[in-house]
Amino acid sequence: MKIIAADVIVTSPDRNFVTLKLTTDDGLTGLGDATLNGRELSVVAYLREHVVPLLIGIDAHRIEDTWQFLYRSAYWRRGPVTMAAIAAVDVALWDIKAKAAGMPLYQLLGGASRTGLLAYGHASGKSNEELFDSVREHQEQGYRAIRVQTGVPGLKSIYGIASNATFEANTGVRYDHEPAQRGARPAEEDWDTRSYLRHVPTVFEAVRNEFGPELPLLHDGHHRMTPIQAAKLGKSLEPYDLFWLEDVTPAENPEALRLVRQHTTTPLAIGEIFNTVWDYQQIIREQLIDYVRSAVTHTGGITHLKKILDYASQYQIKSGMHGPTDISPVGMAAAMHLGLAIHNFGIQEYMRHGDKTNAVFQQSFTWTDGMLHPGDTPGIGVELDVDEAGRYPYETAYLPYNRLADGTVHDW
Ligand code: GCO
Ligand code: MG
Repeated sequence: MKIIAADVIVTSPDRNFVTLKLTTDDGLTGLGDATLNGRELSVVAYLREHVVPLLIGIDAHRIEDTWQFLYRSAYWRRGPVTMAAIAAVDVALWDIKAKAAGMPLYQLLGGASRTGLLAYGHASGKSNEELFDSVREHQEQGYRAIRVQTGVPGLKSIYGIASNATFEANTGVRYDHEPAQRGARPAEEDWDTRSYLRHVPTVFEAVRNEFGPELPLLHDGHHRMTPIQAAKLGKSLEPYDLFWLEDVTPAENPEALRLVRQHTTTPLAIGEIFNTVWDYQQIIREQLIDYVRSAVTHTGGITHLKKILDYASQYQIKSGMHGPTDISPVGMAAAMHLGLAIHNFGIQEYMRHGDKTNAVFQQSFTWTDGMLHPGDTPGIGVELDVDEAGRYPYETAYLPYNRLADGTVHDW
């Protein structure tokens, strides 16, 4: 079964997505997600200029060999662009293999280990009132686990909060639904860690008082703290029993988590901007985290993320795969198949895609009582309507960035 065509499709229905479509001489097709938020065209070029020419003629069944070939023959290894490109090829090959077998992909990964995947959504509000409404809205949509992000007094706009004026004016979409903003330059937001650290525990106390002790609550620190600040936050949130506290410190120095770990029993999650098992090696071995946040899309695909999760399982560390709107329906489907099959599944992030996106990508997954299931269509269960995709050409869009009150650039 040889690859005879490899097309890179860029479309921007509600946001930009990059998809690789492989076609075999048997007439089977497979899809892979290669979307790298705000840097999409770099992966398009990597694929079109350097990977597509190498794929034509290869045996589509040789997934592991193709992965090793693309990874090792490049010499320049790792990094988000390379690993997103390899991920797209890998998932498209798994899609083809599962279609050839006439089975949903999770069957080839060992079969279902559970009936469905617990998923969490993003609630947010500038005030506690707005936040409570957003939590209720998510509960009405079926969510049984909820991420809570709050405004901070004195700060105009920060990561994860709905009602960002510029964004809503441009798109009419809530900010917590989509952080990237269309436009020629990234939007500037503001930040003050001391105000944040003072305010956040009061919000979790209010949320617990309003919604009770049962509801699993999550929070994302989005890489903005120093280790000692993160330790303080983890400690101050202990009474509110978080499911996890995510990305408390910047990803470049994972061993910073050692200090955080020494000070708090709040569970820690990290890894949405990691690319390989080597980014995780030390923090898994030293048991500094509880959840692996990588997406299939940014970590070299099913083949590589499964290796990371199998390694993590030896230390009782579970999956918490990244699933914001910038993971396309193809990347989400891949995550669902992997999550259904592995033993150490933890939770799946699930932000809904918009209607235009769902018209471009036909999907077989189901959402029932707060649980996701990838469906039983052979392959990953996603097809791309090329004509529909063609209606939405690429639009320049960037993630925002932060400046402190004195103008210093800060982690966003
Ligand atoms: C999350 C993430 C996202 C990222 C976004 C960047 O936990 O879902 O932090 O909100 O900011 O995916 O592209
Ligand atoms: Mg995050």
